[in-house]
Amino acid sequence: MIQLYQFPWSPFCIAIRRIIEFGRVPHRIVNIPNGDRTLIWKVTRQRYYQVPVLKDGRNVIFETDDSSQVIAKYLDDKFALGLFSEEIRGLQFILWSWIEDRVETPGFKLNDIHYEEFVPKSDRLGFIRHKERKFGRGCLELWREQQLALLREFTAALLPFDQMLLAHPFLLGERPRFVDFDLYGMIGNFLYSGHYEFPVEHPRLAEWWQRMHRIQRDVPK
Ligand SMILES: N[C@@H](CCC(=O)N[C@@H](CS)C(=O)NCC(=O)O)C(=O)O
Repeated sequence: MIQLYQFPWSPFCIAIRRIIEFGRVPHRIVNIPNGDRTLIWKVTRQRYYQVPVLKDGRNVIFETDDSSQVIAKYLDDKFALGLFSEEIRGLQFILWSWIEDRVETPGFKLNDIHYEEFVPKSDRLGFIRHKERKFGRGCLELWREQQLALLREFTAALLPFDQMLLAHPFLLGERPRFVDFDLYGMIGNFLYSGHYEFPVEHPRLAEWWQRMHRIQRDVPK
């Protein structure tokens, strides 16, 4: 059975989890502590320490760079999910680059400022240290002060996606593609703390969110 190593609020893990559920793929979730990557390090045979990581029998799958999408492509290929068709290849690349930057950056900061509510006490030192080493000392306090501006930034970054839904139910047409799941993951991370509502400025995207939340592919005949 496929195993997904993750932590539950990670935007990239939420995206992969939803793809797995969409594909009705039997799986097991393995939650790992944010601050202790020992298990990931072991499973990947000392090659990777981030999440998500997928284990499928003897295959261990993880990203090779920020834009590789190796895990999603593996699932797409193995379960014929139709998420990466040739006619949308370049377009999806441009879109996920935006999604994983312009949407993800304000989104994860807005969620992270509530970390005490979802990171267990034993893991908080590692969490703060990791954030401060990456984004500078006092970054979490700074993001708290910037909360309103970050909310505006997050909402503005979603506008083109709301517009993409003017003529069809998913971002690139009649069926969900990888970018739908990617955006779903980033928004899922933003909503994770429970402190934010879906931005009211984007009603079409709010409806899409509900669709993406429960969609499962048709059972192959
Ligand atoms: N491009 C990678 C990014 C993965 C990533 O940034 N994972 C974060 C969690 S959201 C992580 O493990 N960060 C911990 C670290 O870098 O030490 C992907 O799409 O999977």
